[in-house]
Amino acid sequence: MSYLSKTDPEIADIIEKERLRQFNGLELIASENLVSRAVLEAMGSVMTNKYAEGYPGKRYYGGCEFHDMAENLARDRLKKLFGAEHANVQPHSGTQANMAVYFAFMNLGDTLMSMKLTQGGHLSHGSPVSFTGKFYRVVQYGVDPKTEMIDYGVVEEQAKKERPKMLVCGASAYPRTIDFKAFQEIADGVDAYCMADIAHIAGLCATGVHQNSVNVVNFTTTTTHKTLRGPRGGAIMCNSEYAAAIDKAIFPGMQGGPLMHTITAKAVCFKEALSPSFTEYNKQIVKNAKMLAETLINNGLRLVSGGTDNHLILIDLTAQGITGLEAENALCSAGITVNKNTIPNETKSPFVTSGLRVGTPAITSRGMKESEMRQIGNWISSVVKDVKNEAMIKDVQAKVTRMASSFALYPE
Ligand code: DSN
Repeated sequence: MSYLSKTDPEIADIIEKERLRQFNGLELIASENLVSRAVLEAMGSVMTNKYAEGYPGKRYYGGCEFHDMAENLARDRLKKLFGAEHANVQPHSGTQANMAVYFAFMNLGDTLMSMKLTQGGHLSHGSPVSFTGKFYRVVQYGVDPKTEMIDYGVVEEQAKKERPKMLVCGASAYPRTIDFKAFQEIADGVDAYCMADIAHIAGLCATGVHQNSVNVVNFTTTTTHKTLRGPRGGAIMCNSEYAAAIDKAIFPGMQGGPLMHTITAKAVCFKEALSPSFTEYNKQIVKNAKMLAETLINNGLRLVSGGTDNHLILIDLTAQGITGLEAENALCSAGITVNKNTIPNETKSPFVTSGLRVGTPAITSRGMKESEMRQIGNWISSVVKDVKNEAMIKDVQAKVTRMASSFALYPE
């Protein structure tokens, strides 16, 4: 920040404060991660200075030769990572990736079938407050009330009845594995397309820690900043037969100039993700989540579905008599960042909630392992069981800072 601190000390100071917040605290938001210095350098580079509307070799601006090289590398590396025939790395976000798939293969008013937001789905999967709920007829599936897991038989029955044009799978708050093959088979049975939004678990899918959706479902969308550990952005993968329609839907369909500094950083992220250490990292994310889950259960907390298969845990706070909002605030005071989250059969508003979503991607990036998870699980349990005990929370906060600041902020 040597230039910024001279030209704009106010902003430099804000950035430094945020760096210290990340360094001294425990980041347990399931959709967040910490990028490498190499990804940060690529994002903060001169690649931001250029318009490059179009695609490599077919741009609407001169001077794109190096941007073509960067975007080609990003596409090739992403294809290699997932074994995809085609990749589009231009979506500015996961929602825009989803939007492009819908616009390419659905007409306004067609039926979109997806998971309910309150039971783990995402806004862009059909929520009435998103464009999806306004442009399409939305029908939604949830989880089984007893197991709190997807019941594929129920989804199949519903698909047969509702005849969707697009069946969406993938979630933002579902702690269990998702059977992409089963979803594609259900879609095939009703002549629907199947789209998997793997944003949360992309790193796990790329490394074989979770079933890969690519070459299984028709379209895979993702963000690049969650378990993939890259810059904020989106991507789409599909077979060659859908490539032209997908590319057209992104540009000129819904985006103008691609964010070339971000695409360059995506290329760096995909190279990192192709390394053997990234597979070890993703295995450790799940080991850590399982240990955290076990510790929380041993402390008497109830987890939605009884545990986790992936990077996240949903805690049901009903028995503790507190809301997700109260727990989030108390944990935040202790230096543990989490988010309140609806749980299956939620009775409270999404601004209040009965649950808490906890994830291990960022703390695993810092190098923390099972022993730290036991400690963190005990701290979370103490705080949520006694949210008004300021002295205890202050004590936990001091311990959190001591532990967190002994681990590097940037992954190798
Ligand atoms: N993907 C969401 C999350 O899980 O936090 C944000 O849109």
